[in-house]
Amino acid sequence: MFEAVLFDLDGVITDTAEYHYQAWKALADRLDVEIDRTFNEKLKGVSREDSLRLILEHGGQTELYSEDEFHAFAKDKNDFYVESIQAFSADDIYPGILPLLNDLKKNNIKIALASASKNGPFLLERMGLTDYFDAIADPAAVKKGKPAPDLFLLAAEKIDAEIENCLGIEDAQAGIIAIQSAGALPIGVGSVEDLGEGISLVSDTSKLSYAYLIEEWQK
Ligand code: B16
Ligand code: MG
Repeated sequence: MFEAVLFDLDGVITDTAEYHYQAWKALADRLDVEIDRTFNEKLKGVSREDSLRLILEHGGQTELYSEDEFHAFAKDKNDFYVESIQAFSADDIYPGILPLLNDLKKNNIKIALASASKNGPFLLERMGLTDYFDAIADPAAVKKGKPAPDLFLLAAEKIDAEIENCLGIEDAQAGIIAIQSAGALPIGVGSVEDLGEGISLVSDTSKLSYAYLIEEWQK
């Protein structure tokens, strides 16, 4: 049996993936770089700085800005994003997540957060979820972000779980690769087109349950 579940946040616990997109879109429009939802799939799970690099690269603007300007753009995006999540509450938790967290707790399965977002702890607090989590892996504490395995390895380490005995739940390509290369079992939230074949997939979080996780683990 698995001993822990490592949760991504944006796009798994709540709909912040959409707010990240809106914030990047506003910045990209300002910089005259065209991005759409298909391109946005590449940004999911990717750190703020790496996302900005990908956007500038996409617009052929890699060499255009100084380091100070780069950091100012990243700050602008985050200010826009933080503004849009101020009113988050328990009402914003995705369907199925609360019953799943309760069942995991009841069954003594450990729970950790492996989100690339520095705003993760704030969001958990706003949604009243902090106490469910035995640990939060700090994305600033790892050398390499997703798709590198580091954040998931850190999350497992913080709850004293063997990575081979963990499940990871993700909505992003980069996150699925990170879970696989860490050695945990990935559960994807999304479509085959976005996340690929050969992994356990649910189309949305209402289909996630403790029973479903057990079933996938035993396959
Ligand atoms: P921040 P996750 C990721 O969170 C988001 O998917 C990604 O879009 C964002 O750029 C990244 O966090 C960094 O977030 O700018 O708030 O530090 O999906 O790993 O929970
Ligand atoms: Mg995500």
